[in-house]
Amino acid sequence: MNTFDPKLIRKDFPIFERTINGKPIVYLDSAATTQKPEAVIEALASFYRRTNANIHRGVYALAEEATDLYEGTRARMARFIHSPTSHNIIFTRNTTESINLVAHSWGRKFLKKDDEILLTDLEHHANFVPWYLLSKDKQGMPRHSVPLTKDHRLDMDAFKKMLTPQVKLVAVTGMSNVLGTITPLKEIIRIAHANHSLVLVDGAQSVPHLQTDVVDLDCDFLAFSAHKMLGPTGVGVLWVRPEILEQMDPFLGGGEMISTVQMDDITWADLPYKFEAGTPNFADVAAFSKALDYLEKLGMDAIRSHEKGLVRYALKRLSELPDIVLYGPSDPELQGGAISFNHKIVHAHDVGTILSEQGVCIRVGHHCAQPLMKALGVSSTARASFYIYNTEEDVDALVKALGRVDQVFGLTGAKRK
Ligand code: ALA
Repeated sequence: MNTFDPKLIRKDFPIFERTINGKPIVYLDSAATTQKPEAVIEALASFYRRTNANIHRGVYALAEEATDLYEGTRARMARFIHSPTSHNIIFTRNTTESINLVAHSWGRKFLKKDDEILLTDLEHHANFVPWYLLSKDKQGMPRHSVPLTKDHRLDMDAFKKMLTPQVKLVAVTGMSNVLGTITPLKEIIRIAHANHSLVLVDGAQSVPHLQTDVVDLDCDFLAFSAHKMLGPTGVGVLWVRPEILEQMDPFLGGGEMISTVQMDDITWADLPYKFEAGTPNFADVAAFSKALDYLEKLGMDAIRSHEKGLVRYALKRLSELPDIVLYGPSDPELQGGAISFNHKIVHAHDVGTILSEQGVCIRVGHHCAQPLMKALGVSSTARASFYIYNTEEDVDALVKALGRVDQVFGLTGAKRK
C-alpha cells in the first residue's frame, strides 16, 4: 500500500463488514482498543492450527517454531521502537502490568521514603495507582502531580518548579487517553535527566499513533499494549534501559525465570526471561508481529498525518455545534487522535447511548483518569478516538448522531435557548 487511504485500509478489517441494528459500525473508540486486520486474526488462528506448542522448553521442531515466532516478535518490536537491543524488551499482559513491574522491581528496590515521584494530571490510573501503592509501602513516599495549562497542555513551568532534587522518577504519559494531549516527552526527559531523575513513559496511547524511537527519546522505561495498535489482547510491552534492567529484582516468581532452584538458593534466568515468569501469552505475541508489519508498512508518519487531518476536521465540525463543550488543546499539532467533549445539557452516558443507537461507538465516563476529571471540573466526558481506518465520513456520522441527541432531548431550534 503506497498511498494512505482509510477506505482501502478498512477492507483489511473484517469487523467493518458487519452492521449493528442494520447500521454500519462507526468505530470511534480506538483509544480503548483498536480493531484487528485480517493478517493479525489469521496469524493467531494459524498459530493454533499449525504451530501450537509451548515455547522455550521443547526440543522438537514444533516447539522450536513456536519459540522462533515468539522471539521473532521481540526482535520485530526492537526494530519498531528503534531499540538497538531486544533482551531489554519484556512481554507482559498489558501496560498496567508493565508499569506495576517497574514499581515493584525497580521502585521497591531503589526508592527510599524521602524520594519523590512526579506524575502529571494527565495520567491514566495505570500510571497512578502503582505509584500510590508503592508510596504506601514506603511509609508515605511523596508523589506530586504536574498541573495543566488552561488549554489542557502540561504546564511545563510548573513541571520545572516541581522537579526538585528529591524527585527520583518522573512518570508521564506520551499522550492523554482522554484529551489526546501530546506531551513534550523529549523536553521532559532532557530536563528530568539533568536533574538525575529517571523517566517512565506510559506509551499506551502514544506508541500506536506516533513514531517512537527509544534512543532519540532517551527514556528509561517505556510501557505500552499490543491491543491498542492492531495487535491481540493480553500482550503488554515493557522496554527498559538495559543497565537499569540488569539491576532490577524479579517481579513474579515461577517457572522460566530461574536458572537454578534449590530450597534456599535460586539464581535467575538471563534477561529478559528473568521477568517473564510462567508460560507467556505466546500465541498472541506471535500474532502481534503482523500488527507491527501492518503499521510499519503504512508508516507511522503517515498515520500521524492522517490522524492530524481527522482531528482538525472533527474539531472544526464539533466546535460548530452550539451545545458541545470541547476539552483538550484543540490544536491538531498538540493533539493525537482523541477528542473529549460534553453536551451542555445531556449527560455523557445518555449521549453515548443515543450515539450507539446510530451505530456510533464512543467511550463515555471517567476514562480511568479520575484525577484528570477533577482537574477539568467534570465527572465524565464523551470521547471520540480515531485510528487508521477512520474517515471524515465517520466524523460526519458522529456530528449527525449528536444532532439526534438534541432531537431526543427536544433541544432543537427555539427550545435550545
Ligand atoms: N485505557 C483505555 C481507554 O482509555 C481503556 O479507553
